[in-house]
Amino acid sequence: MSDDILERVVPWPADLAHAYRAAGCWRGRPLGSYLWDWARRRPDRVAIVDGEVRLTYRELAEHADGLAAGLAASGLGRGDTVLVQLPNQWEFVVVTLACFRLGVAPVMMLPPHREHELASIGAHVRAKALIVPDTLKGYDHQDLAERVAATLPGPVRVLVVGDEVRAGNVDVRGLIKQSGDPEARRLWLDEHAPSASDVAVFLLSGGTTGVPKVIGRTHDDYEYNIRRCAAACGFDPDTVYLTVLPAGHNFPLANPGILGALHAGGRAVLLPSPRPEPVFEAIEEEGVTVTSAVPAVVLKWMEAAAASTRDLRTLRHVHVGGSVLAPEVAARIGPALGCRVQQVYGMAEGLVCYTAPDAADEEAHGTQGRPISPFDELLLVDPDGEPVAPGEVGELLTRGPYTPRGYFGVPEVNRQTFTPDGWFRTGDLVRVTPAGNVVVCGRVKDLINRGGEKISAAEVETLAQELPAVAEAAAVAMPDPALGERVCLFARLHEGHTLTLEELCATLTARGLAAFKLPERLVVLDAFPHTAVGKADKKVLRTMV
Ligand code: OOB
Repeated sequence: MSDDILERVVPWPADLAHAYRAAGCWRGRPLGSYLWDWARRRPDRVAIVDGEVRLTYRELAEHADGLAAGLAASGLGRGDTVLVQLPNQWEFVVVTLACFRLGVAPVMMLPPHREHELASIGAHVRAKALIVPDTLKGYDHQDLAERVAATLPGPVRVLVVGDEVRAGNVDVRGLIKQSGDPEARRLWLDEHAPSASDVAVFLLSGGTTGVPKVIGRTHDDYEYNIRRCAAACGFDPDTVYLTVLPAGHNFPLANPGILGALHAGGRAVLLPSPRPEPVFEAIEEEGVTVTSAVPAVVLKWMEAAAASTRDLRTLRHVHVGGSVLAPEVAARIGPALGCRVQQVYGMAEGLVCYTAPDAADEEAHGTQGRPISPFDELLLVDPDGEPVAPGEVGELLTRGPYTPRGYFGVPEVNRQTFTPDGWFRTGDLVRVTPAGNVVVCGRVKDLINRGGEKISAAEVETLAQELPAVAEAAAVAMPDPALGERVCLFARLHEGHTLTLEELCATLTARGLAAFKLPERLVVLDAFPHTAVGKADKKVLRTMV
């Protein structure tokens, strides 16, 4: 890894790194080295499905090696970083694996990102290239990438996936299909493999305000994350995982997601969006056994499932996470979709918790499960940083073998976000049940401060979502001259329903919500603004208040 990157990555303390290796968490193998293990074990099994394209494990490995060699020939190498902004298509997987092979770290941008995010993150990681589609949803990403590349210290290459590659840019499909001796290429890539302690991938933090922070995940830590998630979810060679969230997000990428399905010898099916009917069709046609989604997406599926004639019987589990899932909604998922729900509480920064695949309803509906590793450390603290009593709510601090010790290249932010002894402050308020399951109760940073009284937005949202009329809800602070802030609730309603502020407050009061937490304004929206991964976009909602 180049010195430049090394000095901006915060390593684990040497004694812990040693302990994680000794315990078998870190295997000392770069992620790209697994590719040919998978291919040798099941060369002719289908690994990736994207519409008409079905790639076997052998084809996947050959394509990734072809592209890795092509990237090397165009001047990229170990320690370089590239911004990857691709939708859910087979080339995304090939690009990711090619980067792993070569030791080039992809920075997982999301398709809705524009100049602001690409240019600032590109400058921050000193990107050497951008990999984009030609166009997507009518938007010219090639043009976007050219404009961003021009702002970065060059030379910065623009690599394009699509039919309309402009002169001066690199055709990714051309590189994938290049000729040459696959065996010689494989040996060359094996010989030039990165170190397992190098950064394999940069993920963006899930914060919904400001430009996202960047998290460097090493080959060692990410492989462990993938392996443990796959084990926690019972992934095996019969797993058919359906990808509907943007593939560059940690959740569908590696929890266990696409990489978990491949590591377990299963199959990943890619869809460009979570729209219900294509999702139901893919489940029926491909025999999908598991998928993952944020609550807002699952709600849409539940609304649509009743009217669908598709056979969803192969679907065994849906992983739901990313934002608060109300227990009442969780309880309705099984009956509506004919599968079990596994809740996931995870973050790009590391820590991942799952409810067990066969958990009793109480755990599956009312908790976000347990950490995937016995080496995950959880500490719940009060606002003074003191540990709270067992069962009490506190801010979750965490450390562990796949939770890095700092964001990339921002020592000032790291001093705020990580304690001197390496705990990551999640900003999430949680409690732990006597059985050891985490329950997310809100966010430290997502509080509405009404005249000094703190109101957890998540608490209000969870209750509001239980109303029969409400399909989706988000509480945000509304500036107030007297109190500082008051609660404004944005809601999308189920078709044919109406809701007034009086009705909402009467119900919330009947559910036992303290009067000071009641929304003082209700805004009903036909369409809800979402972040790239489908969470309510509070940044947009705040501007609407
Ligand atoms: C996932 O990752 P990020 O990085 O986009 O967001 C992390 C944050 C958490 O700190 C928490 O505030 C929230 O999203 N969150 C949840 C949750 N899962 C995540 N809040 C309530 N209930 C849950 N189940 O969102 C992510 C990454 C990997 C797997 C799953 C989700």
